[in-house]
Amino acid sequence: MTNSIREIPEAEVIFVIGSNTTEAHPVLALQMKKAVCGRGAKLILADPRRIELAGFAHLHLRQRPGTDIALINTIAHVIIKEGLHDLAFIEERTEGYEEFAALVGEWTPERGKEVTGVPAQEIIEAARLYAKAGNASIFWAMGITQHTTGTDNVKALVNLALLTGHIGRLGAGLNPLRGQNNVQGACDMGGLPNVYPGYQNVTDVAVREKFEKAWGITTADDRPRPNGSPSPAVRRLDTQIGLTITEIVDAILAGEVHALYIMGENPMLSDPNLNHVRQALERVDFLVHQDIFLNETGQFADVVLPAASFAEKWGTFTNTERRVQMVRPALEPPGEARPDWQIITDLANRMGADWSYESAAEIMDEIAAVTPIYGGISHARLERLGGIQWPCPTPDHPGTQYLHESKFSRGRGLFTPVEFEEAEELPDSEYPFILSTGRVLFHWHGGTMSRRSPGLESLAPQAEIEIHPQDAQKLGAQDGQPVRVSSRRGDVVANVLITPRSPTGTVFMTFHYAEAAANLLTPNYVDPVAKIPEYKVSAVKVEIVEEAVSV
Ligand SMILES: Nc1nc2c(c(=O)[nH]1)N[C@H]1C(S)=C(S)[C@@H](COP(=O)(O)OP(=O)(O)OC[C@H]3O[C@@H](n4cnc5c(=O)[nH]c(N)nc54)[C@H](O)[C@@H]3O)O[C@H]1N2
Ligand SMILES: Nc1nc2c(c(=O)[nH]1)N[C@H]1C(S)=C(S)[C@@H](COP(=O)(O)OP(=O)(O)OC[C@H]3O[C@@H](n4cnc5c(=O)[nH]c(N)nc54)[C@H](O)[C@@H]3O)O[C@H]1N2
Ligand SMILES: [Mo]
Repeated sequence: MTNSIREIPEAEVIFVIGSNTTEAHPVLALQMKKAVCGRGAKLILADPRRIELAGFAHLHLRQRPGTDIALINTIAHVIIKEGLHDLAFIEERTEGYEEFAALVGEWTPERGKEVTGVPAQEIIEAARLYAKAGNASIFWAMGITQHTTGTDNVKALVNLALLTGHIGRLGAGLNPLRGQNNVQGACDMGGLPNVYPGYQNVTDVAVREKFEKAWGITTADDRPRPNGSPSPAVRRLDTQIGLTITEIVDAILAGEVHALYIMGENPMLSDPNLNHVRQALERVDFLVHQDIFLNETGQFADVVLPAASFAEKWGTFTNTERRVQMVRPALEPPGEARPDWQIITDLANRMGADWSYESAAEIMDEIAAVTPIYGGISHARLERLGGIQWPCPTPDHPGTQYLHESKFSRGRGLFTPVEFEEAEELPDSEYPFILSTGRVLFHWHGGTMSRRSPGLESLAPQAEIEIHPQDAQKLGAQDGQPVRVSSRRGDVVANVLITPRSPTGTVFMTFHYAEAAANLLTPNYVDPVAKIPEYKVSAVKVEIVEEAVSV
């Protein structure tokens, strides 16, 4: 997020697109409700489904799933046509405007309506509201990113903020709501195939040398030996970009990856096209599973390493507003479970490393030493301040509430013209419905944790498929009746939930239930840049089954 949660009530206009905020970020959503109900902020919602936030929205645009670029380009078209763009900001802070303006010049409201299904007048009104606001913030989540055009969807939103200058000020910015409680921290620590901690590129030779030095890796002599084999004494950090999850699955099946170490992840429910994932997990030669519970993926493991949960260890979480916060043990870990860092340290030492970390605080000091954005963060400071937002380069730096105030990381903000493209798999006569997948308030992903809670389980005990009343009538389906949902990749049985929340032609399922795993249906098409799967659009058919099938 460029901005902070406490700024939400400061925005005059809040534009939420592809985020079911009240169910997936309920505490943050309270700030949105406060802004709307208490301060009279205007909420623009763009979401195919009539989610709870629609009840708070001044305007609810219901685009056809997967058409966000068309919608956003059309909004930009209207802003320029009506002269509502911020010419001074564009001149001083950005580049690439001309090419962008030429592209969106073609996205008239009529064309936008044709592609997205949103009435032209609503698009025009959204453009006026957003552009005329003194300050406006955009919020998005997986409805924007989980598409084969996910990266371009985000760039389209960036264009909108640059066009209107709604960035770099209090209450004005671009806010991707991070999902997992520490996904921001995991990315910050280099839990990505292309960067070291702090987004320092693995392909950068100077960066490699910095980490080799910090980690005591020999760099003295890496000339090949006369017989061609490298000296065994010489190791170097790799400058090649690694693989993402879906690429690893494919690489196993191609015979290129032989061992897999999975820590705190359940790909056997959360990855797309589970039949494909199962083949890979069966094929891989060696699988380590480090988790607080034995989940569906753990069933395939050769070795299981029990980890301590968040409530049983010291450490930090970095939340969606870049705020690093401490956790402290409230319980003893059960049985043989230990903090993840201790398991990894022991494993490294068994493999010949010489690591001597005594505590999570000591690891934090190393993070600060090699990661400029975390440079001033330590457990002692976190204890004192309660939380610090990065960038925090030095121990006397207070942290950063919002980004890009006077300049962007790359200098000028770059407009990127993005062209609309349809999703990979659209409905047809055989598979007539769009399947959209996502979450409900009461469960967490594969349910490994939340389905162990009897209270949550009693609130949302079974897999349901949201179907519009008109579609249910055509199918002859009753509320609560089991139906078989099939795609080109697999099928599941779930109970019908008749509701106008999903538009006609679109059905919605969560991926919380192993016994009706939505990812048996989803395709493994990915965005070419981010490699995120297309979880929000695929084609399915729905058929009545006579009896409930228990799996
Ligand atoms: N209770 C609960 N909370 C969670 C989680 C959980 O499992 N359970 N998971 C966490 C994680 S890791 C994440 S990433 C977040 C995800 O948080 P969200 O992204 O908010 O959750 P989703 O349910 O995946 O779907 C988001 C919204 O996208 C809409 N949508 C679908 N297709 C499109 C489209 O083509 N365009 C647009 N604009 N919108 C579309 C859906 O209707 C839905 O309202 O939630 C986090 N919070
Ligand atoms: N169809 C569909 N699929 C999706 C999505 C979607 O919208 N639709 N969303 C995607 C998204 S955004 C996400 S983030 C993924 C989530 O997918 P996953 O991350 O695979 O799902 P979780 O169930 O959160 O799995 C987390 C695991 O971590 C374990 N765990 C918890 N705490 C600890 C700990 O401290 N240490 C260790 N070692 N383990 C721990 C839990 O027991 C659990 O087994 O799903 C993706 N899959
Ligand atoms: Mo996520």
